[in-house]
This record gives sequence, structure tokens and C-alpha cells, in this order.
Amino acid sequence: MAEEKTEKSADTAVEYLLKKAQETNVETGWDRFNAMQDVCAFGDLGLCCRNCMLGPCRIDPFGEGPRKGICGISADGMVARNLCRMIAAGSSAHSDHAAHIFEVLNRISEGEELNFEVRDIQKLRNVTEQLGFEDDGKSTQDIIRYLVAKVKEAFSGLAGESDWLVRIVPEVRLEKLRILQLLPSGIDPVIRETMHRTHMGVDADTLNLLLAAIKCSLSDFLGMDIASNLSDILLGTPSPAFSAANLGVLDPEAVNVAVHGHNPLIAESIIQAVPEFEQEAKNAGAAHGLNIVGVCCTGNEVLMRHRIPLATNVASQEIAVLTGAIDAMAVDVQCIMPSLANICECYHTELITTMSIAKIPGAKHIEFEPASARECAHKILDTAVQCFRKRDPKKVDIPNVKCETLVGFSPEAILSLLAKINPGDPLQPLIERIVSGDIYGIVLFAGCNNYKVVQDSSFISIAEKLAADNVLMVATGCAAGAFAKRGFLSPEATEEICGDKLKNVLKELGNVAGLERPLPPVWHMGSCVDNTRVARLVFAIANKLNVDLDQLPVVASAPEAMSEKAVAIGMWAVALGLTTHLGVVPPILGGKVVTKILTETLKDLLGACFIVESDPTAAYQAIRETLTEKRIGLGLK
Ligand code: MSK
Repeated sequence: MAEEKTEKSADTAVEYLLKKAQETNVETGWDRFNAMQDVCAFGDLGLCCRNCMLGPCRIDPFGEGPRKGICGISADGMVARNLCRMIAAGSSAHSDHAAHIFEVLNRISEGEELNFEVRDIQKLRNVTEQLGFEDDGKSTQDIIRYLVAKVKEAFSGLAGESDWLVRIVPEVRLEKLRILQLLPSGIDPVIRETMHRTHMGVDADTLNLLLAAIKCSLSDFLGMDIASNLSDILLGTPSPAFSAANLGVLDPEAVNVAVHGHNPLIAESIIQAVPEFEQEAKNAGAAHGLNIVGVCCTGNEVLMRHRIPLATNVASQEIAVLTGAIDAMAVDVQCIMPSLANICECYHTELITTMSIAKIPGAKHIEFEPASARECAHKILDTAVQCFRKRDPKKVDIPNVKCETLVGFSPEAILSLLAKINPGDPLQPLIERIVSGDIYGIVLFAGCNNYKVVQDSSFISIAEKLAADNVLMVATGCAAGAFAKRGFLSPEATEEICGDKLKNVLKELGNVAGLERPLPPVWHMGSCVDNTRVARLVFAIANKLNVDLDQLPVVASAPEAMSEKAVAIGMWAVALGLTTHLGVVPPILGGKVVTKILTETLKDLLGACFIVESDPTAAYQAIRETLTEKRIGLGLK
């Protein structure tokens, strides 16, 4: 399991297939990334504005060319405006994802017969209780209706503070946010306001714009929290289970169907329909029937809930097709490369889009609708079986790389495990181990892959060092995918990379869980919207210790961040008091004041700021120093 750095990816399966792509002249994201060099320096620095038709404007960072946009906006103002818009876009993606899940709950509340139902009634009760519902013997339908009303309010709240946020964020943190007027009223009004104030001729004040960016990021948090909780309520809250990851999960003897994107509803429908298509797949010559695999965050959703193996993460989504073994790839929304259609054309693979807002030229479109989810799933599986009949066995080339993964660490699962040590006070065993230093701190790895970084390499390099320092790690999204593919979500990894103290804790917890093997050094907590799961766990620890979040030895890291969603997540993590490392420099360096505020001043205002460091060793040191600083602050060794 020692790290083996390669030129493009730390994943040996990806490296193998990239050579094949080169030999067969198949273009991948890495080729397009190289063709795009040198990237536009103005854009890279955030000094390019297309917000109106006076321009486009570019500000010369060296002061020789234009020093202001045509409207007169300063370099810092331009950079801050652009950052606001990135965060508004990320927030809208997460909240639209939430709206898609909400539509199902809303229709259930109105009594409509759908292919979905409330699977986790306890979670429904817990979430609504925290939102103020008084359960005095009311029916499940009453509870659902209450939640529906609260979600509508969270989306549309026009004035005051979002009740959803106020009820879940620790009071001491709320007070800090309140003083700076950062609490959003609702998701939609704040995204609207952010787009408005960055329109030509509105907000030009750098600090005011950055505060707006933070406020907007908190609406992102809201959208994610709704998406995450509603998904658990409808589809079930994950609990620990073993599965497997990397391209070796593809089965040459099966009809392989990849599910990719973020919305778990479509993948869920496909999984439910599998038994009805097993025989059809076998009749077509697939001895092992159907094999569903995951890519990106839809992959994380089904991995956590159904043990569906994870094939790969975002940078290598095209590479999965190069195995020649995927018969259909059903995609929903976000992080789906349009180039998949071109690469599928080189094989027998059908790319299937399912959402009206995410169509791709060259793909077959099978529209998903909650009332006809079963029919949609049938069409997708039928397409996959028909494609399998056209599969060319000579083109099948599946790298023999597959790692065991233990996943499903929802906060509920973590607390129920800890309750086996202390039933009356489940958080206490975790806190005791943090206080003793057996767990030096907790680091959340989140975010994507980025072709600017050797795929997965920064995650692995930083995590290896932190594990040796007895730092417990949790992961979501493509970060979790990187660790899954590398074997860091397996009990075996604990023996290999953890320091003795952490190893003992993970062995103890593994025994308590009845595994007779240690828990893994990295706990998979879900897809990117599930970063709020991590936040909720940290809220619970802060509340129990009666401290603010910025006092805890907890740090977030996105070493290979790529998307606007990742920028929004990083911003709310800082707003909530979590120092956040970024391994890819965001487009802000053209604004000296912006850069200083985000990497220094916010520490005074919110107790946390960004660490921007692309070198993994230096990033590890900065993360480690932050954990040490927090421990000292709490009087811990
Ligand atoms: S899929 S947002 S590349 S984590 Fe959630 Fe992965 Fe980043 Fe997309």
C-alpha cells in the first residue's frame, strides 16, 4: 500500500488505462487539460470580468495595463465579485439537488403514490424534533407535513434569520455570525441577492462582497443539510458495511451499469429494479447477471446505503469506460463530463441522461420522474442488457485493482457504536480519546480531483502522515473515493499507516463493533452534500464541551478541489470555525486584499481562515500545526 507516484494519477488502474487511451488515440480530460496550457493568467488570478457587455475586462496585476474595469471596479472588487458568483453557483447546485429530493417528500405529504416512501421514520422524528416539532402522538403523515413546511421556509425565508440554521448551529457560533450579519434568511433570497449585488454597478466594496460570499455559503450549508437529511429519511440512514472499490469491481461476466452524478433517487430506482432484470441479463449471456457500480457522489450514495461497489471518482470517470466493460452509464446531475458521450462512442457503452436540466449531446435521454421511477429504471436496465449483447469481449480490459472498503459512518452510526462503550453518553468515549491524545485531532477530507494535481496523490500523501500522527480522518465525496480506491477505508490500512495510539483506538472500536478487526483510519461519511453530516457531528462535540467550533482540534482539507460547490463548502466550513486547507489555488490571487482577508483576517473575525498550500508535505505541516494550536488552546497536550 506504499504510495507509488505516477505522472497523472496515483491510482494504478487509472494509470494503466491512460496508457491504453494513448495507444488507441482516445482523448481524456488529462489530454484536454494539457491542451489548455498555459491557462489565461487573468482568469487564474480572478482578474477577468464578464458581468456586463462593456467588457470583457481584464485588470493587469502588474499595473502596466488597465488597473480598473471599464465600470471602474478595482482588482479586489472584481476578484471578490467573481468569488461571490462561484459560491452562488455552488449553493444553487446543492440547493437544487435538495429541491429534487424535496419534491418527492412533498408529493408523499400530499398523499401521492410514488415509488418512494419514508424508510427511516426515526430519522424523520429526530430531524423534525430538532426543528421544533412537538410529537404528542401525531401521525407520520403529520410529521412529514411539518418537515415539508420547514423545508419550504428554509428555501424561501425572506426576512430574519433562517430558523433551520438557528436550531442546529451552536449558539456561541450563531452569535459570531449574527454580529457580522452573516445569517441568511433563506436559501433562494440569499442566492438571488448575491447575484444581484455582483451585477454591474451594485456592490463594489471588497469586504462587503466577501461577507456576502460567506452569507451565501451558509445558504449552501442549508441546501446541503436538507439534501442530506431528506435523502436519509427517504432512502435510509447509512450504517457500517463492507464493500469494494476501484475498477476491479467491474465484472466481465456481468452486465455492468454505472450510476454517476449526485441525485440518489435514480440510482435507487435502478437498484430496486435489478432483481427483475437478472434473468434477462443472464439470457443475454451474462453469466453473473447484473452488476451495478458507482462513480463520483451517486456512487458514494449507493455505496453507503447498498454496498454497491465504487468504480472510480471524478477525474477518471472517462477511464471507467475505457475498460470496455461498462454497458450503460446512467447519469443524473453535477460533475458529469460531456466528453463521456464521445468516449462511449468508441465502445458499445450507452450514456444515459435522466434529468431534464442535464442533457448531453450524443447521450440517450430517459427522463426520470418520481411517479414513474420504476419504468425509467426498467428502460435503463433494458438498454444496458441490449448494449451488453453488442459488447466486444476483445475490447474488455479491466485492471485487477480492487480494495476492500468499510463504509457507512453516518453520525447516527458513529454514535450508536460509541453507545456500546457508554450507553448514557455516547460522545464521551470519543471526547476522552481526543483529550488523552489517543486521537490527536480530526481532519475532514472533502472535495474533488483536479487535473492540476496528480489524481488522488495529495489525499494519500497528507493522510498517511496524519494517520501516523494519530489523527482520525473522515472523508466525503471524491476524497472518500480516493481513499476507497487506495484501500484507506479498509481495516488493513489501520495496521499499515496509523500511529500506535490511533491504532489502539480503532482496534478497540472494531472489537466493540463486533468486527474483530480495526475500524479504518478514514471514515467514509458520504457524498459531497453529506459534509453537513460531519458538521453536525462537530456541532454535537462543541455543544457537549461548551466551546465554539474554532476551539476544537478539527480541520477541513480539500487538496484537489475543483468545483464551485467545493468553493462554497470551503467557505461555510471557515464560517463555522473550521480552518480549511485548499490544495488548489482558487482564482483570488489578483486581489491582494481579498487574499489577505481569506487567509488571515477571517481568523480574527471567525476563528478560522483558509490555508492555501499545494505542496502536500507543507499542507500536512500546516494542518498539524493548526491541530496543535487548538489542542494548546484547550489546555491539552
Ligand atoms: S462528485 S463536487 S467532483 S467531490 Fe460530489 Fe466529486 Fe467534487 Fe463532484
